[in-house]
Amino acid sequence: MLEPSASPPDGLSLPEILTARARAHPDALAFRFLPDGTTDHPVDWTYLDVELRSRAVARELSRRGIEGGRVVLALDPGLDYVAALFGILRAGCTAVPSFPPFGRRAMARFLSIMVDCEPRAVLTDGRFAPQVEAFEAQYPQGTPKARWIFPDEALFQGDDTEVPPKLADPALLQYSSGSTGDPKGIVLTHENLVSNCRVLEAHTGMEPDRVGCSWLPPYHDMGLMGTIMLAVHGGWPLVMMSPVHFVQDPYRWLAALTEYRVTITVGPNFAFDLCTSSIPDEALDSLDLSSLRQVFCGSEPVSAATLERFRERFAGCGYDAASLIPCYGLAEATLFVTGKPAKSGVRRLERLDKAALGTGTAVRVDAGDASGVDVVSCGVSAVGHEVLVVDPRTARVLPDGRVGEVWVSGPNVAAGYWRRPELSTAAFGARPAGADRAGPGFLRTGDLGFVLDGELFVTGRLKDVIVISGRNLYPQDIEASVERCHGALRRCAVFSVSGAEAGEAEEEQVVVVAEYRGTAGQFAAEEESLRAAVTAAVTADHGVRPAELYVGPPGTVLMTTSGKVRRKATKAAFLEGTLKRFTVPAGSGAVR
Ligand code: 649
Repeated sequence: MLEPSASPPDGLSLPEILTARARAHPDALAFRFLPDGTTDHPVDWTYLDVELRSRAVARELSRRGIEGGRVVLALDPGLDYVAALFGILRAGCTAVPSFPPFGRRAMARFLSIMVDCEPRAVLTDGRFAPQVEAFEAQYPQGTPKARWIFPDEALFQGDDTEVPPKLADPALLQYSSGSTGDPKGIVLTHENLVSNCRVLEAHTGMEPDRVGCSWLPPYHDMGLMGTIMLAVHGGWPLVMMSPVHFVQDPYRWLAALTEYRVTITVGPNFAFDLCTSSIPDEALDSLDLSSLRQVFCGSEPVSAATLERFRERFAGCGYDAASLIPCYGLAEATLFVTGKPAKSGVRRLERLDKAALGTGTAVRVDAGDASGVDVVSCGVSAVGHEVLVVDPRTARVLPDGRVGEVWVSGPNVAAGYWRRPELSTAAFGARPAGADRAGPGFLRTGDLGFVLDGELFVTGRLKDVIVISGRNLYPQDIEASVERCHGALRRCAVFSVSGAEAGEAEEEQVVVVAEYRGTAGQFAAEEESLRAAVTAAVTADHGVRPAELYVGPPGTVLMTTSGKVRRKATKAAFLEGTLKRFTVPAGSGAVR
């Protein structure tokens, strides 16, 4: 019998593990969804609920002759999303996790995914039904049409037989959240999904009383493979809320952690900042974070300052900084690549010489040294995986302390991109120079980092690095300086333009695009002081003067669906002159 909170035996796929759990403990709580983000009206599903509802979805697919092929999953976050996901897998289909196609940008991205993956069916919100015809009219010629399924109560009721998928079969097509014009679907097998759960369990250990909580989008790798699948695999309950409810009021996350005595949770760096800055003093008394034992932080650069501010603000609520697990991963490796080992105390931090880091070497300096910068360790590699730091030009493996591209191999790594053989060979079949290794090769992550004492430190993305006079500048560091230097500036994107692109000087130049919290009138009144503050901060912190500062209203900086800054897209919009502008009565447009 499969015990709760015990690792399932080898050889089972996730839908089979769900079935085993539903048989062994039909009435145990599997998912608790908070429909309005508060703890006032939780909706609970047992393993049996998830099992029966996912079977009903599988039956409906098979009734329509859909057994195998891709099925796009574009429902709102919630319990139905989970049932539909397992239903698709159970029907032997490949799930393509997506979001409901409402809004201009979401629709454009949805269209690019639909055209690229050619699904046989799509499960989405009934409100989209009237738009299907107009939507399909945008398909390029020859694109096959999918069946549209708009789930209602009936879809989730009923029962049927199962066709267990084979472990080597594709289970998921995960679109990386980047660009709409060039969608890349990562093909993940059932084996990849189970491997990711196993290595995360090996990393965190199993606990009999584990309770998880997540507000992450279920269509992003961290929400899907990191929380929903991990919970079913491990046999512990997961409390879920929609990302929209979290962003509206970050207090709801911490309130749910308090109410349900949650032991494991996760968020990107920005979520910790949001909590620190938005939760008022009077709310602190109602929070008790003492049940938390594992708090994952990954998916974007982990900032020592963010974590320290969070600790200061919530230490009085029982938050223990030793529970924090900075981690690193990417959808091309299903999810998890490295993380701080659980129970290893407070996160490891190195203070490094900023100038040396700019030229590619990690050199330790004293804690108080003003020329230093704090870099947080993302921990050790997942069991059974190898992480290398490689010179991206020569493919030579670099010694400890040298910055290079992060390469990964192991069972979490996907086979490749959907229908993109050349791109797949380049990204997934890399081999270090001089090494005579057999096997499937390494994944080139496109991320930069270094290893010290067996731990990975991620410093940025190869494509985003700005090189000025032979010095490497990391845009996220400059962005942090800009956001810090003036209270009314939120979110910004930093990139470089070459002389040719700007139609002027030869040198690379730094451009800052930032969002201003306030009206156009307020901005006009303080524009001059704001420009001075940004120039002073960037020059002092990074020794380079921004050539241009573009300020617009919220929404100016382009973001991915998972909340990452899209620097390349923001740069393109900047060069095309299509960035969002303040609407001002006299029609003077954006202020540049
Ligand atoms: C990163 C995913 C990291 C991502 C997460 C383990 C309830 C609660 C918790 C729980 C279970 C239930 O961003 C995932 C590992 C979670 C365990 C949860 O346990 N994927 S992505 O494909 O969208 O983007 C990948 C890119 O993001 C950047 C890199 O550029 C990477 O290529 N990135 C980081 N950059 C800097 N520092 C880091 N630590 C980064 N992590 C990802």
